[in-house]
Amino acid sequence: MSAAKEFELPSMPTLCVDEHCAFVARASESADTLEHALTEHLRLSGIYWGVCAVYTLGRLDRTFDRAKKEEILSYVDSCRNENGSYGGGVGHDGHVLYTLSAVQIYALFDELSRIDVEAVVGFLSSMQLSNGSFQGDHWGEIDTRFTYCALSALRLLGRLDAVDVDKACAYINSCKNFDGGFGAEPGGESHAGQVFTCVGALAIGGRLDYVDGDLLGWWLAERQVKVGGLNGRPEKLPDVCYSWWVLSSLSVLGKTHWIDRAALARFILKCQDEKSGGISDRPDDEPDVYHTFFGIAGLALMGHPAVVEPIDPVFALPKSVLRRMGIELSGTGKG
Ligand code: GRG
Ligand code: ZN
Repeated sequence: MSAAKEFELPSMPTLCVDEHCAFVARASESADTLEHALTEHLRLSGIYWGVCAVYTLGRLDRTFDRAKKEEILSYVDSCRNENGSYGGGVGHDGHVLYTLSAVQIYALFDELSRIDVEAVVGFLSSMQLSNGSFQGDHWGEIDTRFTYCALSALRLLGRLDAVDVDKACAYINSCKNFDGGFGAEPGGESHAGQVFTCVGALAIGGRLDYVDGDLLGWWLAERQVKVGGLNGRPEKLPDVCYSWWVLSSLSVLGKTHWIDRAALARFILKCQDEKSGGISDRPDDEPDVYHTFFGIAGLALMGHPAVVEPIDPVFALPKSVLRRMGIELSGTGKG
């Protein structure tokens, strides 16, 4: 049975679209909560998750009126530092991750003209080291996540020419393991989150030939556990966010049919708070915007009919946004 048909089965729980949009809207208002204070450092990524979630549900305009959109965009503007980087919150050091989040938010709202492209490109290219890797900020931590962030943001801005893409991809290849997966650095354990970033970086760099599709596809498919959810590495608990990290990688490889998609969809839908909205990491846990987005994004990759805007597995942005930006879509389209 096709994945889309599975969603029509009476045994498949309904995706609570209204409730999830209300959950995201509430999260964007609740500046006085403890959770808000504790997540200050990753505010820009939080905005990207929330905005992208409602966009994929076709509810961007209904969830955020013009005034709210402007409030969000001015907040993003105010996270910009002098060197062109964006921090996770106002006054925070710039980082490649939050710089990507800023570009993604501007792209979602079709407000890319607010970006000083040369300044952003200058910052991102200054983060590449002589071995091709990227550090995240001026403090010097190196991680394959940061290569992905830099390449993705540069590609979205049409400025991949500003860095050494071949060296960046060769560095990613040096982080490949015997199991076909990738780690955060050479010799680092394979982890599904890092696999997403490495496969994504190689896709953007045009070097998917570095990936052993069958070996990695097997390792990724092995991430599915009995309850239907996916984990990030062997012997770990399933978690809704891996629905994205694993499935997006399988999608690029054209192998999403290597897992039981209906079982995964059921697991994600069981993690919904059907009353107050939001999706959690595991059934009965507290929902948050991060798992809400990655749950919905996972369902998008499986063609859930209520997720009306298909999402690109490499850029983690709606395909319609990429099309508007004139960006060629990723993946083989087979899976
Ligand atoms: C644009 C979608 C997008 C991402 C930007 C930051 C980034 C690039 C990607 C992060 C990839 C990553 C490493 C995700 C994993 C996050 C996660 C759930 C980590 C938890 O690791 P552990 O070891 O948990 O605490 P496990 O599940 O292994 O027990
Ligand atoms: Zn998670």
